[in-house]
Amino acid sequence: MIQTPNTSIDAAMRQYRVDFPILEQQVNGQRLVYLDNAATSQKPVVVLEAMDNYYREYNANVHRGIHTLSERATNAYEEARGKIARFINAPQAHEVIYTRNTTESLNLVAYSWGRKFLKPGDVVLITEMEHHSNIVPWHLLQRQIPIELRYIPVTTQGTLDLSNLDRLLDGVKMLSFMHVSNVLGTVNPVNELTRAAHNVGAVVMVDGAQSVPNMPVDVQALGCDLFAFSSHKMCGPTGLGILWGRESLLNAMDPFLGGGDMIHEVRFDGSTYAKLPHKFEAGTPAIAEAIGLGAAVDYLSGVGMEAISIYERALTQNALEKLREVEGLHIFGNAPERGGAISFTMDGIHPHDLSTILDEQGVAIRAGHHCAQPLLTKLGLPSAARASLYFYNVPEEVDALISALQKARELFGYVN
Ligand code: C6P
Repeated sequence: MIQTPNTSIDAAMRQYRVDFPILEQQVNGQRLVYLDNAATSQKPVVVLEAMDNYYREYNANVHRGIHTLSERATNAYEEARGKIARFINAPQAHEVIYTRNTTESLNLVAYSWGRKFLKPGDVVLITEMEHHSNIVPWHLLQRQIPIELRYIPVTTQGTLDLSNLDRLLDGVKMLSFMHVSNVLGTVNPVNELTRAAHNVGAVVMVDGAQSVPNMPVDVQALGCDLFAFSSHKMCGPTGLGILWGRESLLNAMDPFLGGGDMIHEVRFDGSTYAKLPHKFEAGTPAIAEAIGLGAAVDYLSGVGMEAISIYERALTQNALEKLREVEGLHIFGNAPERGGAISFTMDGIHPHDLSTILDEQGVAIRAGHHCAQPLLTKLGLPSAARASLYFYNVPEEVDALISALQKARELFGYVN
C-alpha cells in the first residue's frame, strides 16, 4: 500500500479497476500494465453502455427532427453539455462548445479569435513546453497575419521561468499555455499567469488536456477566459473535445466552420449565425460521444476528482522514488507541483527500443517526442520514454514497470 494522507483512498481506487474490463487482458502473454494514460485513458463500462444505449435505443440526429427519437437524442446531448459545464464550474452551459478534441478547440480560437482581433505586430505569448496543438495554430495564423509569437522559457527543473514575465507580457494580446505538461508533468501556476496577463489587457487561454482528467478544475477560480480539453483522456470517447469560453468573448468571435446547425438564416446574399453554443457547432455533431462524455463526467464525479488527484500524486511520488533507483535512468521534470506523466531516458537504450521491450512484458508506455518537439529540443533529446499514471493504476503496476526496465537493461547487457 502506498502512503497517502488518506489510505482508505488506496483501497477505494483499487475497487474501480473492475469498471475497466480492458485492464484484465494479457498482452504478449503477460498481464497488461497500461501506463499510457496521458495519450488516452481507458473507458469504464458505464461510458460504453451510455453510447451503446444511444445507438440501440434512440439513435437520431439532434436539433433537427420533430420526432420522439430526435427529441430524446437532443435532450441527452444537451444534458451532457450541462454536466460538463458543472464539472468545470462553467457559469453557463451554452459557454461549453463541443469540438473534436483539444487540438480543434485551440485551433478554433487561433482562427476565429486570432483572425478577428489580432493585427500585424501583435504578440501571442505561449511557453516552451507547449504541445504542438498550441504552437502550430499560431504558426498557421502567422501566415495570414504577421504576429509575433513569444515563448516563456522552461527552467532545467521543468518549471516556467517567470523572472522576466513583465517584459515578456509587453504588447501581448493573447497568453495561451498548458495547465499540466504532458512531458514534464509540471502543473503551471494558472492564477498567477492569468492575473499578470489580465493586467496588460490580454486574453488568457488554458490547454487543460492533462489537467481536467486528473484534478478538480474550476474555470471560474482559475480566472482564465478560454479553456480547452479532450474527452478521450478523461474516460470518455475519442472524437470529442470541449472549448469553454466566456460568453462575451465567444459572442464577439466569428464562427469557425460554416454549415448546418450553426446558422440563424441563410439567404443567397449572405448568412446570419445561431446563438451560442450552436454558432461554433457546424454539421452533425458527435452525438454518441457527447453522451459518452456526460457519462464519463458522472463517473469521475462519483470517484471524486479530489480523491483522484490525491491518489495520483502519491502514486506518482512512489513511481518517481523507484525510478530514481534504476541505474542509467534519467527523469525529465522535477517540478514541486506535478501530474502523473513521467518522461525518462535510459543510457544506451533508445526510447523506442525500451518501449518495445516493455511491451513484450505487457507494459504499455509511450516513446517519441510527445508532440512537444521544441521542448524536447531544448532538453537536448530527439525522443523520450514516458509512463503516465491514472487513478485505476495500482502500486504493483509501478513495480511491474521497474522490473520491466531492469529486464531491458539485462537484455542490453548492462547487468550481469
Ligand atoms: N497529448 C500525449 O500523448 P488531442 O490530441 O487534441 O486530444 O490533445 C492534444 C493535446 C493538447 N495538449 C496537451 C497538453 C496534450 O497532452 C495533448 C495530447 C497526447 O501526450 C497525444 S500527443
